[in-house]
Amino acid sequence: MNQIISATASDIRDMRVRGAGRIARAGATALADYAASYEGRSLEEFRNDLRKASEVILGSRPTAVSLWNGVHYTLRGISSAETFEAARDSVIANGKEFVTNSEQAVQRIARIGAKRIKDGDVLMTHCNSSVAIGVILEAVRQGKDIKVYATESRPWRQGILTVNDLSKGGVDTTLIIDSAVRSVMSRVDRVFVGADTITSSGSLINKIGTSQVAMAANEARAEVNVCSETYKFSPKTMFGDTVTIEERDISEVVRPGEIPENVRVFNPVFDTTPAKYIDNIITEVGIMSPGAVYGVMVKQFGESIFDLE
Ligand code: RI2
Repeated sequence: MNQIISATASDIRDMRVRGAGRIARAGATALADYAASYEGRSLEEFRNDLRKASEVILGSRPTAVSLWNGVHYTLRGISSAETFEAARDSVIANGKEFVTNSEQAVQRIARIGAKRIKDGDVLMTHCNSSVAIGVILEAVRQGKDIKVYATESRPWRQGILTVNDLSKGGVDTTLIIDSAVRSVMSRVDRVFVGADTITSSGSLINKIGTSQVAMAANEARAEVNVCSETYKFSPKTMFGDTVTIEERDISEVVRPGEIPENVRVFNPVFDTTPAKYIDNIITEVGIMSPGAVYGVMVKQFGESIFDLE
């Protein structure tokens, strides 16, 4: 397989490139770069090689639909292209356009989401969502005085990345272990988390532990805000498809020899937060309730979405 494609798939699989938005942009960029460097001239051969390349990229991480949507956005139109040059130029242009649209969406969500944050608010965030962090940093940039509790987010401990991001942005930040979420939640006004996938019924698939954060917030009457670009909406769930929850190696949880051979380790890295625990989904096309996702999904993806059935 081509070096650009295999290196990108390896970076995503091994989480050297992580975060649902980043992996989508990496997948789109890899396909655009592959097309730009493609040495063949046959349209049919190009289509076949692109299909194989996209399968390698998509196989790197199964849960974040952003990767699937980014790849399909980049490859749209190649089936109708009449020449190799037209197909190649379409992939290059679409890949670049997806990345630009994605970056602009993250900036719009920051502006829209920051309006949900009031001066004096105490916030909580989970894992390391560049979109949720963007909202928080925008509120601070607007001069709002806020405090943030960030969870450690075991086993990968992405919370360490988050407290570094927030601290660099001048945010009053406290790191807590995941088990402290419910104890701390009584001090919290609003929760801001990211998304790997949002289903057509408005459920959230995000880093493991998100559902516990949302349940504790619901009990404490803290507002739950999901910060997500619409390319994290999963059109396939409209027709009954379920989202694969990635399980990763036990070495992320225990050290070699730490537990008996006959003890299993279950290491799912995402969980599902039911729509009933979510107050707002903050997107680049506005703030909505989970119940609005189906309609927005159809509008954003267009009539071709029904071809997925
Ligand atoms: P942004 C991450 O997954 C986290 O679950 C995060 O909430 C989500 O992707 C969205 O990230 P992982 O890649 O796109 O750390 O908001 O497994 O950056």
